Amino acid sequence: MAAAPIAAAPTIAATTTVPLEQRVLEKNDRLAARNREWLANRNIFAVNLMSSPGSGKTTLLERTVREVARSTPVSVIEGDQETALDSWRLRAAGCRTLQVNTGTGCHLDAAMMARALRELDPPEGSVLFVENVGNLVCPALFDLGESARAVVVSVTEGADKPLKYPHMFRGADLLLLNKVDLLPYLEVDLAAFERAVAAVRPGLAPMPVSATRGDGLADWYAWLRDRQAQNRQDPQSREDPQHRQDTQRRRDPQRLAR
Ligand SMILES: Nc1nc2c(ncn2[C@@H]2O[C@H](COP(=O)(O)OP(=O)(O)OP(=O)(O)O)[C@@H](O)[C@H]2O)c(=O)[nH]1
Ligand SMILES: [Mg+2]
Repeated sequence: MAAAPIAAAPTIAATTTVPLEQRVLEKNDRLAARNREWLANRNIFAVNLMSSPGSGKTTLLERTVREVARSTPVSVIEGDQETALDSWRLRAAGCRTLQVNTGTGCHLDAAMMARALRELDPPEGSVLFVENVGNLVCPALFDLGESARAVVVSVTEGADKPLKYPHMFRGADLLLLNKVDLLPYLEVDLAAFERAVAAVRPGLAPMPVSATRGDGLADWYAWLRDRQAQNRQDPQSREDPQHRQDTQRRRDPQRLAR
């Protein structure tokens, strides 16, 4: 018998809102706004880098901090459940880092970011990267007060990820498609990936890169320079309307019940 098409498979929709989650997110949004102001007052450009575990965030940052450090002071807030392994890698690449271990937590939040900012104390006019905990779900919900969000997906993860984890993609200012050096060895439908991205976040074009081989990194550096310049002009520009829309949707029981 032929398998039923995926679209026809029964799905289970959430039917109840959880007030505790709403309160947690509202509190987080207030703290994130304070972080955004703190960063703006110091003219610091902060990029929140998010992905599944192992997509290549740290590898990309190892190269990026070397490049950015040539013209601008750069530091990294590093989020992982355990260990300081990624911090050590990035220190070896030549930047200041602060490791945040979340224990059982699966994402950074605005309160952790606030403490990390005070402890790390990045200099005025600098670039700050936040490597979030490897996870395509929870980090999308928690605004940190960052200036921009960059999502990394590697070519090995499958073309359906934007459809399955839409919140992450909806809130992204940039989508890096990493590990393109592996494409000759894989069967991955890039056109299907692009269609999936377009379905959840129209206008977001994946930027192909290879953090190990260097493909496409000039485009990534150019994006960083442009966004930093834009941020200098208007540091509060990232009001993150998409995040607010998502938050509103989560709070709308009608939407949850559909
Ligand atoms: N072939 C290939 N491998 C890559 C590339 N980027 C990263 N890797 C490899 O992918 C593995 C994971 O890379 P990491 O940079 O540690 O990934 P991560 O996203 O920081 O992982 P977590 O911090 O654990 O979430 C390592 O073995 C890297 O060498 C790439 O562009 N091409
Ligand atoms: Mg890492």
